[in-house]
Amino acid sequence: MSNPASPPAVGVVDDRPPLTFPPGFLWGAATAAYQIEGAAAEGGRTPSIWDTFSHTPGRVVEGHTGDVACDHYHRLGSDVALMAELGLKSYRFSVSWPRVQPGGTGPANAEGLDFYRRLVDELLGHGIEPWLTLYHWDLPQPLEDVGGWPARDTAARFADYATLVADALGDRVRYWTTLNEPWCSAFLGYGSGVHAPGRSDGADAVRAGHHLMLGHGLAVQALRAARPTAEVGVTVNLYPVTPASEAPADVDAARRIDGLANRFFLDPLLRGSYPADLMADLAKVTDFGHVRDGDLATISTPLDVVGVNYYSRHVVAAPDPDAEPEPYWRAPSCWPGSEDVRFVTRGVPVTDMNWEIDAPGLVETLRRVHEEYTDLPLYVTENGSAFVDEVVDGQVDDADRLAYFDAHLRAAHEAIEAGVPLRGYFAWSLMDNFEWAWGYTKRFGMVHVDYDSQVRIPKSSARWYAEVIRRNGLAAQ
Ligand code: IFM
Repeated sequence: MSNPASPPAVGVVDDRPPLTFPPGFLWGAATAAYQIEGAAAEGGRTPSIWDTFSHTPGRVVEGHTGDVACDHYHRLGSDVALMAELGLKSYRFSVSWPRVQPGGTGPANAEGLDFYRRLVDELLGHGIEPWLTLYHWDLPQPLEDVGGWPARDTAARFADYATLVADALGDRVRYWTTLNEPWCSAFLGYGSGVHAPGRSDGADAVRAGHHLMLGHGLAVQALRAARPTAEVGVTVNLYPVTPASEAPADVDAARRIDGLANRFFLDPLLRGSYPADLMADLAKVTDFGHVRDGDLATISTPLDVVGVNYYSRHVVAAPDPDAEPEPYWRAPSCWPGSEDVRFVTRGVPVTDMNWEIDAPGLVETLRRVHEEYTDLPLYVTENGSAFVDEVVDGQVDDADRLAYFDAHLRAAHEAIEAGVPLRGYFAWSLMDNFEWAWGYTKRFGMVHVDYDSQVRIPKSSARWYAEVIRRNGLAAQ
């Protein structure tokens, strides 16, 4: 089968036109603290849930940990120089909570904050806009020990941490994201347990999701109090959810998964309510007794921007009692109350994560957020693909990844033409890194990292992306 994301083969005429993005479109790349920094026990940093999880045998493929990762903590200068060489206009990174507030409570760790001050100053010095994410999954372990995100108090602790970072970096950073992908924190961390802290309880996952959003709302208020000019947003990972057929049972399965994957977050954050059908689906899991008066008003505190992470589509079918259970998604499940919905593969090309490549899904997703939820400026805060790369003569020709980016940028442009106020795009990821439960076995980077030598090699996709940024668009092929 031909890959719909691929440019035509050599010698085949490609009549795709050049595409130009709106002036000022923010071209960036993204990373996250635990995935690249390393220096896990340096500079006053204490363990997060991901340190504990990755050091627990059997949790991460091949026992990989983020102890060293890409050693970015010690290579900040050369890494930012590389970003500048690629022409990035913005860099999205996350702050490690246990690095700047060890233990998750109490005073700031000056050495930890200093690292981020140096990073931000280096970026600004190269004309690169820093885009700061406060929480990309590294909850300080002591906060997990007293309940983690299922505990309400964690939301208040998160707001305190937001104030502490805003006080230190608010004079230099304009764009602030509270949470990255709360679905993963809640439903992979506390539902299926394939992510840290590795707990498996549907009711806890739902509580965690609520308290993450409550923490987000409180943090937005804290950020605004500390820095009234900050541009504040949140990043959600969204999937179009398509029924495998038009049969009513399949359509209903899609409604349920859409509720858990997308509307669980979009509705409270942008409408101030939980969808009634989702609450009914979850009735056998929780009575929502953890939701207090005023929570939803806090959660829907107005934002300045919304970040969308897009990777793939879910295609689902009604439960089939005779079907083989799919181990990753089930037992325990990250879909509480809908554990028996089946995830169907269509036989279309997939990435090394086994995620279907579906660029039109990005158009659908961006249009939906804009048309059904908000007029706010949108940013694709992550989009990218893992493929197996090979270093040949010091080069990495990652044609599949390049094709993935190309197809998704065309989709992003189509969304803009359809009226979506899309203001920027961040490739995931700047460099290969620690891919959570997959350790270093999956490579998402535009820049190849040799984890023994820490040598970085920009892949073909990085060179191509640099040219996209230079042109502010895609050339005719
Ligand atoms: O690596 C992750 C990232 O941390 C969050 N979004 C998805 C990426 C690929 O799985």
